[in-house]
Amino acid sequence: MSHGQDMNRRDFIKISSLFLAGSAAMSTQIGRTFSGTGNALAGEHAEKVVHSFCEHCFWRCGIAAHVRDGRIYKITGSEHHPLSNGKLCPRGTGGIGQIYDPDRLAHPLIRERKGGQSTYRKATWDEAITLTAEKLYQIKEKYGPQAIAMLHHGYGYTFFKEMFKSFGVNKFAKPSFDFCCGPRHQGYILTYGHSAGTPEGIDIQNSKYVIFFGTHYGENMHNTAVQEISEGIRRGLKIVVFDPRFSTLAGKAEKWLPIKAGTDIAMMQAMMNVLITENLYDKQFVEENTVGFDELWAEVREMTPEKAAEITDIPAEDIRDVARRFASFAPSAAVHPGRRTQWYADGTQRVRCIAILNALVGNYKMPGGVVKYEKYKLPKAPHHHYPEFEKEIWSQYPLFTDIKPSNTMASHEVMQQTMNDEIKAWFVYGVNVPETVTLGRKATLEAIDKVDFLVAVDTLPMEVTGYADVVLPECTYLERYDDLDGGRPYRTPFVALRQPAVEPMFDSKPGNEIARMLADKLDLHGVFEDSVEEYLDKRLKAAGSSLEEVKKTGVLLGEPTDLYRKPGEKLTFKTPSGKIELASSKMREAGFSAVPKYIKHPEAPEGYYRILTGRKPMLTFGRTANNRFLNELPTARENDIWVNPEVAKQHGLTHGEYVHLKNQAGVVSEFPIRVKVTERIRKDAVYMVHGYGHYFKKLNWAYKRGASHNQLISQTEIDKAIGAVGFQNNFVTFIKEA
Ligand SMILES: Nc1nc2c(c(=O)[nH]1)N[C@H]1C(S)=C(S)[C@@H](COP(=O)(O)OP(=O)(O)OC[C@H]3O[C@@H](n4cnc5c(=O)[nH]c(N)nc54)[C@H](O)[C@@H]3O)O[C@H]1N2
Ligand SMILES: Nc1nc2c(c(=O)[nH]1)N[C@H]1C(S)=C(S)[C@@H](COP(=O)(O)OP(=O)(O)OC[C@H]3O[C@@H](n4cnc5c(=O)[nH]c(N)nc54)[C@H](O)[C@@H]3O)O[C@H]1N2
Ligand code: SF4
Ligand SMILES: [Mo]
Repeated sequence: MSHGQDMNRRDFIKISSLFLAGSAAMSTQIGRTFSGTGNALAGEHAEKVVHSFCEHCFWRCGIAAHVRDGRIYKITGSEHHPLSNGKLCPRGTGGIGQIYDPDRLAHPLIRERKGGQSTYRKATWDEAITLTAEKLYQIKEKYGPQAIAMLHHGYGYTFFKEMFKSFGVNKFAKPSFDFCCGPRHQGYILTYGHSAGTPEGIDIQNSKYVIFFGTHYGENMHNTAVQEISEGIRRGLKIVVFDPRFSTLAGKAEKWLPIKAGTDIAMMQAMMNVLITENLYDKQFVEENTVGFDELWAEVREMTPEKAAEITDIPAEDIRDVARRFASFAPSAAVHPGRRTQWYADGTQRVRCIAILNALVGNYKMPGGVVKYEKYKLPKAPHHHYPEFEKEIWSQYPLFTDIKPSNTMASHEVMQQTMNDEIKAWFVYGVNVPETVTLGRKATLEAIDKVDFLVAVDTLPMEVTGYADVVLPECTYLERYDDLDGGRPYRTPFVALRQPAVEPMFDSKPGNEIARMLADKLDLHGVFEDSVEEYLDKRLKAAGSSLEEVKKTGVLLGEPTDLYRKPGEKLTFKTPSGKIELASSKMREAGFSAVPKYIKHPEAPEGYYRILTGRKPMLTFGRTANNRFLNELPTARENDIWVNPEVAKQHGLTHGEYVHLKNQAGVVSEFPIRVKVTERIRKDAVYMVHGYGHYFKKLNWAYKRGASHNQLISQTEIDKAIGAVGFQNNFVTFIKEA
C-alpha cells in the first residue's frame, strides 16, 4: 500500500467512531429526504424557494432550493441565473445527497495519539480554533509567515484568505491552476491578453462549426455549454472531435478523429500549414491585428498534413478537410480552448495553438467565433483592513505571475517547499490533497508527512482529513452565505448570491464564521468588522441594489455584453505589442520558443498503455464520490478501465472482469477495477474516470469503489513557463485477479 506506510508522525487515521455524524436521527433525515419527496410536493405546508448557486463544480450555476418543514426536498435550476436558464446538470440536483450525507463531518476533531496510534477526539469549536490559532502563531513567530501556506478550491475560501492576508500570510495555491486550467488561462493571456474565461468566450450559440481537442462536453457536464451545444446540434452546428477515445461528444460530431494522444500540437500546426499554404486564412485580419506571422510560418511550414499524419495517426486528407471546412465556416467557426489543459508539459503552447488557429481565421468578436465577455461592474469588497504589504510571488515559474486569480504559487510548489523545510503549516480548504495534487500520490504523501501542522476545512471525511491535526467541519453550500460570485465575465454580466436554504446541521459552521473565529483568536481586529449579511449588503448597495433585493432571485443582472466587432472597429489587445501575439514576446523574453513547437512525448513500454482520464456526468471527483443521491446504483459507484478489444484479447481480458492496474514504476492499484472492452478507445491507450478508489473507510459509500487514477501517477512533467503539471505520460498494464 502506498499510503500510511510511515507510522511515525502523521499516520493516516484508521480508527475513530467519534468521526461520524451517522446517528439514528440522521438516518431518519435521509429516509425522509429520499422517500418523502412525493408527499412533500403534494403536502399543504408552505414551501420556501431559496435562490443560491451550486458548488458541485466550478461552473457555479444558479439553483433554487425547495424547502419544506426546514428540509430541502429538491433542487432545481434557477430561472433567473444566466448560467442555468432553469436547468441544472445531473450533479446540480444532487446537492441533497451532500447535505444529508450521513458520513458528514459533524464536529471539530483534534488528532491525538493513543497506544502508538493516531485517533481523533471530538473537540469544541473553541478548543479547535484555539489550537489552530496557537500553532499558526507559533509557526509564524518561529519561521515567519512564509512558513504557512493555504491550499484552496471551491468558493468558500475567500474569508480565510482575507484572514490570512491580515495575518501576513501570502502563500496561496490552488490545484485547479497547476492540475487543471493553468495552461488555458496563460496560453490565452499570452496570445490575446485576456483569459479564455469560465464560461469560455466562444459564441457557440451562433457557431456553425466548432472543433474540440479532448474537451468532452456531455461527460464534462458544464451546464450552459452543454445546453448551448445541444441546441446548436438541433440547429445544425457541425462538430469535430479530436480524441483518442470516442467520447459522448464524438458521438454527436460530423467527424471523430482518434488522434494519437500527445500529438495535438503537430495536428494544429498542420492545420495552420493548410490554412496558410492554401490561402484560406483571413489575411487582412492577420495583417492588422497580429504579430509574429512570419515566425509562425517558419515553424509550421514543414509540418505538412503528410508529416502530421505520421505523427498523429490521422490521414492527411482528414487534416486538410478539417482545416478547409474550418476556414469555409469562418468567422462563425471556432476551436474550443478546453478546460483541463495541463495534459503534458507543453500545455501552454498547445492552448496557444488553439488561440492561433482562431486568430488565423479572423473570428475574433465575430458571431459564432471567439468573443470577450464583460464583468458586472461590482465595486471591490469594502473590507481590506489588513496592513498593506508587498504581495510577493512565490512561484519560481516566470510566467506564473500573470495569472489573474490571486494565487502566489503553484500547489505542487507548496509540496516542494515543504520537502525543503520552507513551509511548515498547511491550511487546506476544500482540496482533497492526496487524490488531487498529482505529483504521484506517493510524493504527495511524503510532503504531507513532513508538514508540522495541517488543518483541513471540509464537509466530509475525505482522505485529506485523515492526515490533519485539526479538522474543521464546514457546513455545505446549502447552509451558508459565501462571498458574491461577481468577478466572472459573461454574455449577461451577473453577480450571484450564495445564501443559506436551511440552518447548518450538526456542529458544522459556515466558512465565514470559522474565519472570523480564527481572526478573533489571532487578534486580527478589524478584518471582519461587519456580519456577513452586513458585508454582503454593503457590497450589493455599492452596486446599486441590496441584500434584501438580491435574496429574492439570487442574482443581479447587468446589460448584455456587446459581443461583436463593428465594421472598421480598431481592436486592441492587452499584450505587450497591443496585438494578438502569434509569436509571444513574453515567452521569448522568458527564454522559451515564441511560437509553439511540437515535442514528441514518451511512448508506452511494451505491453503498457497510456492512461487517459476524464469525467462522468454524475460525478465531480471527491465532491460527489460519497453522494448517495448521485451514485445510487452499485455499478455506478465505480469506474471502469476502457480497453480496446485487441488489447483485451492480447491480455486475455473479458468485459466485466476485475483487474489490478500496474504502472510503469511498478505501482499497483490498491483496489481492482472493472474492465470495459470497447472499440471506443485506441489500441495504445486506456481510459478511466478520475475520482474513485477512495481509501478512507469513513466514506461509507465511496470506500473501495473503483480504482484511483491518482495512485497510478508516478511520472510528471512540469510546464516550465507557468508551472502546470502534466501527468499523461503514465502507462499501465493489467494484473489479472488470481
Ligand atoms: N490524478 C488526477 N488528479 C487530478 C485530476 C485528475 O483528473 N486526475 N483533475 C484535476 C482537476 S481538473 C481539478 S479541478 C482538481 C480538483 O481538485 P479538488 O478540488 O481537490 O477536488 P475534490 O476531490 O473534489 O476535492 C474537493 C474537496 O472539497 C471538499 N468540499 C466539498 N464541498 C465543500 C465545501 O463546501 N466546503 C469545504 N470546506 N470543502 C468542501 C470535498 O469534500 C473534497 O475533500 O483535481 C486535479 N487533480
Ligand atoms: N460531470 C462532470 N463534469 C465536469 C467535471 C466532473 O468532475 N464531472 N469536472 C470539471 C472540471 S474541474 C474540469 S477541469 C473539466 C475537464 O473536462 P475537459 O476539459 O472537457 O476534459 P479533459 O480532461 O481536458 O479531457 C478529457 C478528454 O480528453 C481526451 N484526451 C486525453 N488525452 C488526449 C490527447 O492527448 N489529445 C486529445 N485530443 N484528447 C485527449 C480524453 O480521452 C477525454 O475524452 O470538466 C468539468 N466538468
Ligand atoms: S454544471 Fe452542474 S455541478 Fe456544475 S455548477 Fe452547474 S449544476 Fe452544479
Ligand atoms: Mo478542473
